Amino acid sequence: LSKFRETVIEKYPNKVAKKRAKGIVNNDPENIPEIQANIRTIPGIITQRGCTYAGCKGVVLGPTRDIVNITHGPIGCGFYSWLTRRNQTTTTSDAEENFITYCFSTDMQDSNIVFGGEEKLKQAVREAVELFNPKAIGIFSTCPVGLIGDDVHKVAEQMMEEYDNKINIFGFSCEGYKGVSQSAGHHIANNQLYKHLIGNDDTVKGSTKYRINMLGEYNIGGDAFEIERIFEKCGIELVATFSGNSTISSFEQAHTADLSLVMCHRSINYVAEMLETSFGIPWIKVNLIGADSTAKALRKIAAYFEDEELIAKVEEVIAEEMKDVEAAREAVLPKTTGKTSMLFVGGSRAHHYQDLFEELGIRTVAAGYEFGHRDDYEGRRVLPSIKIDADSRNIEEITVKRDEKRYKERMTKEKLEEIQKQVDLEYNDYKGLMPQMEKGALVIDDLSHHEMDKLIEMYKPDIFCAGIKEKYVVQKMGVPLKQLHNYDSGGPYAGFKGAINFYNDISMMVSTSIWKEVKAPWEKEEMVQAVYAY
Ligand code: CFM
Ligand code: HCA
Repeated sequence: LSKFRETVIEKYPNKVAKKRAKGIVNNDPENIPEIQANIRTIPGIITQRGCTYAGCKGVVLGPTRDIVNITHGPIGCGFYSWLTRRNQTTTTSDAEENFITYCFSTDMQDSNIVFGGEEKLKQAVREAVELFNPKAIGIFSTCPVGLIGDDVHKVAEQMMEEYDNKINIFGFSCEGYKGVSQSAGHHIANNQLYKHLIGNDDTVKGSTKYRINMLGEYNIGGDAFEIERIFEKCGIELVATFSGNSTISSFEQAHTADLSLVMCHRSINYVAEMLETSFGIPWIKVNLIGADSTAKALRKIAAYFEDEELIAKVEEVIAEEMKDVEAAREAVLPKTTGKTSMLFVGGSRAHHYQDLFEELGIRTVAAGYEFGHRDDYEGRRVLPSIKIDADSRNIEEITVKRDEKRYKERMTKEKLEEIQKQVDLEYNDYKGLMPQMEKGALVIDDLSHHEMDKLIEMYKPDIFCAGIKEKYVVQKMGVPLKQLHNYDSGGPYAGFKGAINFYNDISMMVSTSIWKEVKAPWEKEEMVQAVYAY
């Protein structure tokens, strides 16, 4: 497979080739290689990455239904991030607010760029209050806001005063260019959630037993609904999800949970750490993508709470759910076994979905993240050796202290380690994507368009998983593409019922030969003839 690296970089100018070579590695699970990640994309190379604003407004705050999210900027930024991510939500009663279907923007014009947009922003806040009277308003900065120097934080404070502090209004310095990818936007969003919402309300809602937070689950295609169903069936009390199907008050009460589960490590691991430092809530890594992985996660939760009743309930639920899962898997295995896949998604999904493919007997021969960091590839053990560069320094790091009044030790470190010996909780740990991938598989960070073309040409996978920018190009090359961002129109894929959906969708995709039949008109006959005219 090192032939691949030589073949792709051959086309690049020397400087580019040197840089890209460090982001393309052959995996060895026994001896994890170092990969270059979280650095600037080379201009012109055609990346699949998005911007910091997308990570902040679209990804982290997008799925919360009762906050009015105002995009301060030109209309395109607000419009593009308007429901395109398929984050779903459902209210529990008619009295509850749901603003997700709206797109709020200040619709900046040339005159605002020249004379400043703060007045227009204030006016937008007033309009939002008049029409919707929301509990909270978020203000999101786009590129021009940083360039002209509008102060969204000052405006937020002034507007809070105007409404006698009855509405929680806060801003985000998430200008698109602020970081090298969406990842910076996650960090900016989460810091503000920490400062402005988490810990605001000590009310303990629901059961006092088995109280958990779910960190890094965004309810794409209804995944959170399936996860909520499973937890409810097991009697596990979900206090807050960051941020699939979430509400402002759930964030405010998150500190009343007794365990945090980290699903998407990339977008939120630091919040899990902050919750542990401030309030004493331990965190463990889980993956609810894949039926076996879901069962494993439930067993981890039960082991943590050390409660015979919960342990028995969890086993009962797993046994019951697995009947349908196994039947669905058996039915498709003859069609899927032995096929190959490639996964290139933003962060966690390029790892998490390998579990589902394994359940189908499909090998993942190449994978990578658009914007994962080295710890997402190599595991958290490399964290101390990651060098902080100027781009990372540009993003605010907040340090939190123990909340003396509300800190409560849920479990001693010794006890956690004792449980860890029996059940691999992945307490305070994430081992990354590389230990799971086979020896010799390709791991590529921030895949470029040229590299994607070559991957398909050279290895012809049976299925390629990526996003909308790749979809049609790959299909025209004769390979089916499954979008693992928005699931095309499918899903949910999480949990037990989600696994069944995935098995069926993927078995259909790898069984059809329709994409191989597709020939572009110019491949069949010469379409344009050029003649030199002197
Ligand atoms: Fe986490 Fe996500 Fe992902 Fe992500 Fe995203 Fe997404 Fe994604 Mo698209 S938070 S890193 S910034 S799992 S929007 S729900 S699908 S790139 S792999
Ligand atoms: C984003 C959102 C995105 C884009 C997906 C895609 C998503 O990064 O702004 O490129 O197809 O999941 O909707 O990641």
